[in-house]
Amino acid sequence: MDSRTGGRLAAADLVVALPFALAAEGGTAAAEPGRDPVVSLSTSPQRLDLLPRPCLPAVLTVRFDGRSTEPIYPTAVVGAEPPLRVSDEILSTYVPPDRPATAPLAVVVPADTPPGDYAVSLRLDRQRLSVPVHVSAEAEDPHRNLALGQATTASSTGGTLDPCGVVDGNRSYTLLGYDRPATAWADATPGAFPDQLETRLAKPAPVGRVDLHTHADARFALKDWDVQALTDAGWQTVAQVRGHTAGRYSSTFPAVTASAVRVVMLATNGYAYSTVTELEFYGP
Ligand SMILES: [Ca+2]
Repeated sequence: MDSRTGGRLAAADLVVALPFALAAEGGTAAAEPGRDPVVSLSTSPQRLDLLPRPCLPAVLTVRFDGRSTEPIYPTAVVGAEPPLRVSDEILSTYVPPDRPATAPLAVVVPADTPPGDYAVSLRLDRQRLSVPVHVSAEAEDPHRNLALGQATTASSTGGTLDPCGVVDGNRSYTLLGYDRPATAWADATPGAFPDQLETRLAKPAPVGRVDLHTHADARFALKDWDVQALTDAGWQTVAQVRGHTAGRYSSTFPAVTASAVRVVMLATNGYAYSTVTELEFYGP
């Protein structure tokens, strides 16, 4: 590794605890007057407008601009106003002398977050940065996809996939992208069934239709599955799909008030893995 001489200089600054009277309104940090910080912090965007969709976190790009002729290793302390959560409580990075460094920070809004104004805070050396986060309520739309962005778990998940990929509003099968999440999910137990995906609704709501999008190519598509809804009476099987070949299948059934919906996958058309690109729930 490189010499950490510059890092020690920055670290020495970090341990100085001072009262902080200044807070920035926007995305650029306030610093103690009369002294330039070694690293200046900013974010992009400078504010966030979000909906309570825990599976669709927003990503802030945190930028560290060095003002030293030496490499610096700054560490920012991150906090979120409850019930918001952040992916990292500490952001450490290497800032070379000739260019800024950036680090991603995911901001999660839980489903039960009341609409209102919140903030994500970053602290580095003498700087305080407050990023305003406005949370709006979901629109009261009877045709809304109730699964969109809601908390989703799976019985197992292959590789770098994420169950949130089935509620991201993207019906395509894209597994690539090291800087962006996959838009689909597959399990991690080849040839073994059942596999399961479960999505918790933001609040109990009537559900009368579940659309499952599996791979558009039948060689990789799901064939048999059950749709179950969690009601006051427990889990109920509301639809059974058998012999599907590829792409979307829409299950309709007498509406039930559900707090969660799960799909129990029983067979594919020969592929070893269950594959789902999107799950959508609708009212009656
Ligand atoms: Ca998707």
